[in-house]
Amino acid sequence: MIAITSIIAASAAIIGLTSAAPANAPTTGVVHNIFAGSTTANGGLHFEPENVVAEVGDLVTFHFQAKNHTVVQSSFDKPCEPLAGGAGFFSGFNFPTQPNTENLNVFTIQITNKDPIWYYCSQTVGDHCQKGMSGVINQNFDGDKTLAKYKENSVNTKTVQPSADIKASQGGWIHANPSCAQGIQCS
Ligand SMILES: [Cu+2]
Repeated sequence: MIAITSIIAASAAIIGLTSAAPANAPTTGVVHNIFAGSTTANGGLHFEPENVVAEVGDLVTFHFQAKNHTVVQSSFDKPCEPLAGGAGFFSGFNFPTQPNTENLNVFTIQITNKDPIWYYCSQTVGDHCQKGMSGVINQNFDGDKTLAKYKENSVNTKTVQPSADIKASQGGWIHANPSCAQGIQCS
C-alpha cells in the first residue's frame, strides 16, 4: 500500500505541478476518492460521496468531472467562505473538464486529525455552493452540525475565493489522475 503514495509523489514531481506532497502524518496507504460534479445528483452540483469518514494519515483525492469545479475548506459556521486567516486547502480553478470525462489531474489532501473538515465548490457561475455543492469529512454524527444544515445555511451566502489568484492551490497537491491510465476517459 505504501507504493500508492510513492507513485503519487513521483508523478507530482515529474509533472512539476504545485508543491510536493505534505508530510504531516505517516501515511496509512488508504485513499478516499471523491468526485466533484456527479453527472446525476443535484444536476451535477454534487460531491460523491459527500460524507466521508477518514483516519489520520489517510489521503483524500478529489476527481473533477464536467464544468469547472473547485474544492475549498471552510468552517461549519461560515458556509461558502474559506477558513479564516488563509488556512485550509484550496484546489484552485485548475480543473475545467469536458462532459462525461474526468480531469487529467486530481487534487489530494492528507488527513492530519479527526476534526470535521467542511468544504465547498467556489464556482460562482451557477452558484454551486448556494445550490448545495459542499461536503464533509469526519462529521460529528452525535452533534447538530450536519451536512444538511450546512447546505441549508449556504443558500443565502455569497461565495468567497481563498485568494486573489484563483489558480493558486494550497493545502494539498495536484498530480496526474491515476484513473486516466485505467481506462477512464479524461480531458
Ligand atoms: Cu462546482
